Amino acid sequence: MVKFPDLPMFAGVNAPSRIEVDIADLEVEGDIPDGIDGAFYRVGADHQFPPRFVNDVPFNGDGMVTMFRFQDGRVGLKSRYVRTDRWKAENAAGRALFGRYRNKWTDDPLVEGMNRNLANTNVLIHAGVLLALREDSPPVAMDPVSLQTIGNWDFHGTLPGPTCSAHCKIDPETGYLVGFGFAAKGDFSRDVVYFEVSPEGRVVHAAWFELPFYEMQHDFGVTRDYVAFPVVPIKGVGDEGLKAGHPHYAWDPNEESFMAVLPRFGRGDQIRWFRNPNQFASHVMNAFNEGSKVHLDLCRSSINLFPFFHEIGQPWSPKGMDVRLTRWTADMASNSDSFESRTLSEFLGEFPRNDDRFQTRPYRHGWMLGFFGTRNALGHVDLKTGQTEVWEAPPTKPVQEPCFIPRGPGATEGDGWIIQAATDGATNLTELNLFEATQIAKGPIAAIRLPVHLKPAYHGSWADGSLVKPSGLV
Ligand code: V55
Ligand code: FE
Repeated sequence: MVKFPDLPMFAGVNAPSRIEVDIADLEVEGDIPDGIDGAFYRVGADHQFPPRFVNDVPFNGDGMVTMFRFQDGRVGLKSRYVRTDRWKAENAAGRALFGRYRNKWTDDPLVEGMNRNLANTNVLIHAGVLLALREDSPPVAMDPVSLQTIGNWDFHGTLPGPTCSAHCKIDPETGYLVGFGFAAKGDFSRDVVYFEVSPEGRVVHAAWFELPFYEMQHDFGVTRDYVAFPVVPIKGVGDEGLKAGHPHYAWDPNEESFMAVLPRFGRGDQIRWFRNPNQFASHVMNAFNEGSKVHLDLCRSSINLFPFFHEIGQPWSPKGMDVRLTRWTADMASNSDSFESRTLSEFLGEFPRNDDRFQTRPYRHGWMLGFFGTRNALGHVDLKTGQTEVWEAPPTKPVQEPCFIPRGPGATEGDGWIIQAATDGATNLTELNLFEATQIAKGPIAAIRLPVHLKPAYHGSWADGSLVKPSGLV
């Protein structure tokens, strides 16, 4: 008999959903503009079985992918678990076999040596397949239409290491997928490999470098000419720490923070390290360069934002939390060993996104989530006017990462819609709100109402209808 632990991470809006859904035509309040043709894919952690250990971090659930297919003014829904090796082994056993988050020492001996991939952090289409990504593992490929799992994906044998970041970017001008893997010579190794995947889906360039210390290398920025990594001390506890029962990471408040920059298609030894005092950064909105000046726009905070990866021996506290969209700038032509930092908006927020067609290039518009303290909001940052427009969501309906949909192939930057999932805390049913992207303050123009509860997701992406076609591999 299945019983989930009585914990907030498994209750209310965070309750497991564990269901795979097919609904051809969802109920909509308001109108879905006829011109929208494509799919909004998202993925989150939805435990197939109750965890083996109750003291765990929320990231340790099986990847559940949802697809909202927009066409002819209608919206269809499909959701599927990613059939990872881990999911299949546990499904056959009828119980959890893998232990705590990134701690192989807590696994059932039955699965010793098996890959621990959850494929639960981000999904995007590249070279005809939907990639379900998680940073400690290779991608898992799925069919973009049926959501059938194709299998572990190593870019036709060319993935240069054992891992692939969940925050790979697509260069919209060249169609290259730009990625990296950390812990690239094994758990807790300081090695990172940055790589470029051609539009045909093969790694055609790789460059290796070493971090000053092992840490959670979660996201990065890609510009036309450079890749830039925020390196902050969410440090690893090592195998001794794991065996002592610590979570995989622990914040070190006494370490510096870095911005590392490498020329695209460059060599590892061309990397430059720019530093600043201890601070936290996680998700990147966008990056671009003006000549040798590299701008990395990210959500930066004076304190660590992961409550469960707190400093060893110190409880986490939200005191001093000031997470704001911030521009880190480093000049590759200068001799300076520090980067500049400038706040771009006063809005306290995370989960930053932009109009993906302007990834890697100068841009104007960004959207993010405000969910700190009692806030539950969507923010639109206009980097030209310096203004941030806000839609305050009902406090009882926690909202998730926004995603931009262009109005059409030739639309100017920001001309389109924002799609954003939320859960109604009164019913636990999921809904999807659609906004005019640059007029979010007036509220949603349409609300898509689901008759089911879907577990909140982490990240997702929009795919134009022309990309939503069978992979031919299933
Ligand atoms: C994050 C999510 C993860 C993870 C590390 O910042 C970082 C989010 C869903 O898993 O393993
Ligand atoms: Fe992330």
